[in-house]
Amino acid sequence: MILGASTFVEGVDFAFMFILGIAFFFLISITAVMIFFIYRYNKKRNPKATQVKDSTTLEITWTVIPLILVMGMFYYGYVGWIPMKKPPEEGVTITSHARMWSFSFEYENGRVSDKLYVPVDTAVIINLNAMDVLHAFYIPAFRIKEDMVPGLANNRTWFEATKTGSYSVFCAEYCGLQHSYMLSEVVVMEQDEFWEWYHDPDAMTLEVPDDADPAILGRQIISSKGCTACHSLDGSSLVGPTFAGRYGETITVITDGQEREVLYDEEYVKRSIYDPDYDITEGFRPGQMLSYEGEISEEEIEFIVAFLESLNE
Ligand code: HEC
Ligand SMILES: [Cu+2]
Repeated sequence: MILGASTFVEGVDFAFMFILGIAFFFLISITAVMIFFIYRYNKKRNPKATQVKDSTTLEITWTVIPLILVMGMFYYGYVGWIPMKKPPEEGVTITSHARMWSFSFEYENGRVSDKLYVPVDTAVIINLNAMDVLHAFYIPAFRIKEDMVPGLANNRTWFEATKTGSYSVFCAEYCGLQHSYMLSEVVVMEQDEFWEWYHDPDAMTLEVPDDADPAILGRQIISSKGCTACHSLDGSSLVGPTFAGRYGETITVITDGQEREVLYDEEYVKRSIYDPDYDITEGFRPGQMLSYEGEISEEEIEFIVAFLESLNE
């Protein structure tokens, strides 16, 4: 059977198998009858065609039986779907932020992670927050898929995982160029393990060993925040300008509709991250990149700068 790890699996899989079973039954029986008719009523065996006029019994039969079958499909689909629409009152609440093209998850105590960590056998309510365009929150192993609509109030979904382990989280709504890279993971942990992780204060701050190379830390931030979806490291232009070979250069930007030259330095990088639409890099469009204010600290920007600088070496 297909991998399943939530309380919705039974209902959804039953409806699916029910419909699939009926579909198979008819595929095979109709094909068999067709083959039989080709054999039995071909010109050689049955040279003179019989004219059949209407048959009320037959018409009632082929109306009533399919009606019962589709009502059955509707019933099992509905019964499987209802609990998904009724999040319980009690549970862990997590907000999922989606932006082009990454997910991040924010917990009630302020923790933020790029993977979704949840406790097993506990109701988890996910508030869905689309920051730019339509996305969809999809966890196949849990049988849930819900559109994430920018500005929609009370946009949420929920689940209760029944097995520990890691499962894929996908965006299931085509949301632009790098949509196919918009994926994450849900990690289901034992309850005590989860709460330990949740309250672990060390995990709240970026841990920096004394001898760590700031450029490597910068590289990690750039990947974990999803910057490389729009900024290449090899000189090619994606949605945004490349990161390669630009640090320290004088570049042309549009500020308030006015073209001007600026130095690509730490100040410029910081402004680009906190207020991306202030300067628009020549040849690129405003409104693509969203501000990371509150999401990337000034210290992290220093690491990003160290990384950008290292690309020139
Ligand atoms: C959705 C696509 C997208 C994402 C994600 C994104 N950016 Fe951008 N970025 C752009 C675009 C488009 C521009 C050019 C327009 C502008 O200046 O706002 C830009 C401009 C920049 C600039 C100025 C570059 C230059 O050459 O002038 C910097 C620095 C930058 N981004 C850093 C980042 C960092 C760091 C991240 C991740 C935390 C990030 N961006 C995430 C699209 C994106
Ligand atoms: Cu998406």
